Amino acid sequence: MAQRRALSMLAIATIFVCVQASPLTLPHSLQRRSGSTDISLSRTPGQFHSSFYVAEMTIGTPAQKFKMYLDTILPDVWVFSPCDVPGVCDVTVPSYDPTKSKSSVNESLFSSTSDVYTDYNGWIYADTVTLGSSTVSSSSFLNLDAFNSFTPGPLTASGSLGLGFPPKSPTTNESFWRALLAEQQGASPDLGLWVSRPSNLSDQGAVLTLGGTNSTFFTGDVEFLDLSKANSWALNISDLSVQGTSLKSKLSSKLAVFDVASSFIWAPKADADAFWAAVPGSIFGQDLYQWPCSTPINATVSFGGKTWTLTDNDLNLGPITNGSQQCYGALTAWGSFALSEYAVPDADWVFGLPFLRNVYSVFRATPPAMGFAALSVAAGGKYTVKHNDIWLALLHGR
Ligand SMILES: *[C@@H]1O[C@H](CO)[C@@H](O)[C@H](O)[C@H]1NC(C)=O
Ligand SMILES: *[C@@H]1O[C@H](CO)[C@@H](O)[C@H](O)[C@H]1NC(C)=O
Ligand SMILES: *[C@@H]1O[C@H](CO)[C@@H](O)[C@H](O)[C@H]1NC(C)=O
Ligand SMILES: *[C@@H]1O[C@H](CO)[C@@H](O)[C@H](O)[C@H]1NC(C)=O
Ligand SMILES: *[C@@H]1O[C@H](CO)[C@@H](O)[C@H](O)[C@H]1NC(C)=O
Ligand SMILES: *[C@@H]1O[C@H](CO)[C@@H](O)[C@H](O)[C@H]1NC(C)=O
Ligand SMILES: CC(=O)N[C@H]1CO[C@H](CO)[C@@H](O)[C@@H]1O
Repeated sequence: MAQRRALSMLAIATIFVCVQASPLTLPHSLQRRSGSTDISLSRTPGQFHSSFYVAEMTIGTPAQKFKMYLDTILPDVWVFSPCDVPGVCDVTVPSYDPTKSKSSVNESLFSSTSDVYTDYNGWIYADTVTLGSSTVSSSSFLNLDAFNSFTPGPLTASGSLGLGFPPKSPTTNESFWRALLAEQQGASPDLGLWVSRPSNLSDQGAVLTLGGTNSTFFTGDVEFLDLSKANSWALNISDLSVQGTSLKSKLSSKLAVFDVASSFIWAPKADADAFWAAVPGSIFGQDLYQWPCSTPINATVSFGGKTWTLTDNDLNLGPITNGSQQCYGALTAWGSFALSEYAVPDADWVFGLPFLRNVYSVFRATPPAMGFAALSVAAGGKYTVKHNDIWLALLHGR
């Protein structure tokens, strides 16, 4: 059902931005030696402040090219199949055509028995799948029927690069991202992720590091924590504070997952109420919480011992109407918002982009763990007196 959210949110994303070519120019042998590879993703902004981070991938022989959005909840690579009822299921993005690939293998029909993909049908194929300079030669993925999954409106991606866990997956083979990590010889079992803050002057998208981290984007150590729930990028909140008051003892649930395809922080209603009750002048209205735009929000969260700031700008979805002094908050409650992204939540809390833009994130395959580190100045972190931060900022002309 997370699938349904992904498609409907894609359909309302209205602005199309081309994928930047990967800046990586090292020859193959050097990439292998360094052990990790950076993939640049561009942002496709949409309504309601939705943002998707899109990577270019190819499938098949010869290669068919797709823009695929990054998802840390769904486990699979999925891509639309060609429309078989023109005028009814036309999609505005390229679709995967197995008949045009010499290396495609039809593995099975796929029908929506899985609780993750309810309402969607299609096929499971295995084919050559490439991301950046890394290739998995026989990777299973979902080829979803555009007729069944069609939602009106322009789409901004052909499918998704899922970084979730295989047990939720209807494909039988090991998921693409795990196979990819296995192929990165000499690399660590980590995926590093930096998600920039969008700004109309310099939208830098995101950088996914396969097989390690990129120290350009963070400073200090990565705090790794064992996952709090099997087969989910889930951690327990150890503290959450707003305006200097800890909500730790008041939280109805502490289990949180991290979703790079969500523009919100979702919380149980009682916990969202407790959060906003601490912000002077806030009210709940028109599906979301709102508060006086000029009131600063000082919120912090921790999952282990380190404390991360939720920058109030990231929590601000903008004025409720043009020119209003009231702003919508990006921390909201399950069921309160008509365009709820999840039919069945994977955890009680979901930390989307309003949190992920404040940290450098590391997803570790084995043993499964998640880590966060403080952003470097160059990556949008706060000013610190560390010398190499200043050096990096100068290096990047900022
Ligand atoms: C793929 O194989 C299944 C049987 O496993 C078959 O029913 C289906 O029609 C095939 N799909 C295509 C597109 O040929
Ligand atoms: C950037 O956005 C701000 C606020 O939305 C606006 O005032 C400004 O004119 C924009 N600048 C450019 C160059 O578009
Ligand atoms: C880390 O990212 C920076 C900025 O994108 C890039 O210049 C550098 O080559 C990357 N480092 C590695 C080891 O990939
Ligand atoms: C913000 O909250 C933190 C933790 O609750 C507190 O230590 C800090 O002093 C507060 N900062 C401001 C500017 O209120
Ligand atoms: C995490 O939180 C959940 C739900 O609040 C709780 O059931 C579980 O025991 C916690 N796990 C750990 C490792 O603290
Ligand atoms: C708000 O302003 C934008 C552009 O400045 C405009 O496109 C939009 O229609 C306005 N909305 C309302 C409700 O006036
Ligand atoms: C690694 C792995 O499990 N590969 C399997 C992928 O799926 C095909 C078809 O079901 C199998 O033949 C492979 O062994």
